[in-house]
Amino acid sequence: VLVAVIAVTAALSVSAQSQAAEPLQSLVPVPVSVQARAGVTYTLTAATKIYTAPAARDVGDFLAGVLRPSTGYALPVSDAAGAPADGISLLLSGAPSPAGQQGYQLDVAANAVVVRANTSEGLFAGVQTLRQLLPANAESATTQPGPWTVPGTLIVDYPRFSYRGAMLDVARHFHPVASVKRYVDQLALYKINYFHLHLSDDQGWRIVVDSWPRLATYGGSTQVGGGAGGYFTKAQYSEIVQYAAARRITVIPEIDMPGHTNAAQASYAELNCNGQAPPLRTDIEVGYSSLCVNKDITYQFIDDVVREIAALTPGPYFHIGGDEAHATSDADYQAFMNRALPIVKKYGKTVLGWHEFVKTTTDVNAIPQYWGTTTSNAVVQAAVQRGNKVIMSPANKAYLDMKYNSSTPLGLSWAGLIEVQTAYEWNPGTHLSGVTEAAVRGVEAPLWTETLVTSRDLEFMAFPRLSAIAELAWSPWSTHNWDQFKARLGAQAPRWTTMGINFYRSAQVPWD
Ligand code: TNX
Repeated sequence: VLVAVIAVTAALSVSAQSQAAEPLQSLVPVPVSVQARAGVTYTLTAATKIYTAPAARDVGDFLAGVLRPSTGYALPVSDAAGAPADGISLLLSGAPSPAGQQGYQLDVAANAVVVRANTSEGLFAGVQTLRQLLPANAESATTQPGPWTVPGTLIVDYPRFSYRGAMLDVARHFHPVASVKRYVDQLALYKINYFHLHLSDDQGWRIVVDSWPRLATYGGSTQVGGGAGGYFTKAQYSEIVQYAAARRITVIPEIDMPGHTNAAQASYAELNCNGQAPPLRTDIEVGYSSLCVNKDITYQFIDDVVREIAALTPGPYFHIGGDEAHATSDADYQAFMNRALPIVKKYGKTVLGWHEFVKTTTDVNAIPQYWGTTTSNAVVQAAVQRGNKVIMSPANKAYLDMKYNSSTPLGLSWAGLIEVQTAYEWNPGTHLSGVTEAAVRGVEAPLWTETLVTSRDLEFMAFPRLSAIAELAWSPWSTHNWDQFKARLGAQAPRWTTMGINFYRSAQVPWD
């Protein structure tokens, strides 16, 4: 018997207080539709098997990888032949039509769990929901007692926006591969599907470019505060790309230009108009550096860098930064973009940039990432009128590096203080005048790292606000409700504790 628990929002408010820990009412992001099967529970046992469509084998392996350590069960993964009667099946057939390219149906009955989707991305999203329906200690790295119950349900779910992003700045403070993977794991649980890596800035260049080797070896040799910095080898970058892809997350590399380039200019004198390399910088000033717009070598440099990084990047996007180019005149900024943007295209990538770059192009495929703090922006609005899509990252809502309140020990405050409710209470589809829901490509939460050194630091700023942004990007606006969200958010705490996530215990949230 199917009982409607959430006719999108309905019954949730009534029960949110009393049953915050009920898994069906604690999902983040909240699904489009959740029906409970009253009295039905599926229990994972030592005999449970995972069956997958052949093309989704690695999604089954991912699920087994999460559950084997905590349950201690073997959880063998094998190809689904037809529709197995028991176990957990991940199938690329029979999904209801609303599932689309990224959605799924999750059917939990007494003897079987069946996830159906049209793509392996959809199955991966369904697996994240299934994780959240299991007890929090299912996330443990060590064997736990169980029982491993999943409430009976029929969920049909799909995203509001097909782009749900998170950015990590590895330039201001370098974050090594293990930290990046840890963050990618955390993103996956909340159905983030794009990971934007800010790979270069004034204080550091963080990826090997074979044709310009000093970028990494010298330009990567320090960071904010003067520490040792670091960089990714090409193999390490590819390892991150593959790790993300296994979590159905697409990596977007960013090389910021024509400003935020001191590390490159310090590495190669010829990138400077005066032919002199400036010293490496470890402070957090912005807006003083600029590539030399009138030298041909500048564009040879960009060609080499974009070619080499694009070749390592299977995803469709390349981010060229373009922000805060205060040391570049408007005419030079235009001249620079006239030559830089075609290079990105030449190497087969669609260009993304911080929103101001879009004033330099009429290419409707260029995607501005709005990072301003106001609710109207002439440059972005004009681009939308031409047909461009926008990624929404308003700094006063979506910036994970802003302090929560004036006593937050980490973070900055130039865009304001962002408590959890502030991060949640805005509508990406109406936030900017002239930028309608249909013009929004998606939502992204940037994490700048001027003040963030360790994974614990990253987590403290990202959690719980990342979950708020993830819900804005995934769940239908009709479900948007702070009181209901905060109850579901509070129910994430035991899971985060089990996963070792160092989260901010906001007083706004009723933590379990
Ligand atoms: C502004 S947002 C920047 C970054 C800083 C950030 C700190 C943007 C496109 N540029 O260079 O790291 O503020 O919050």
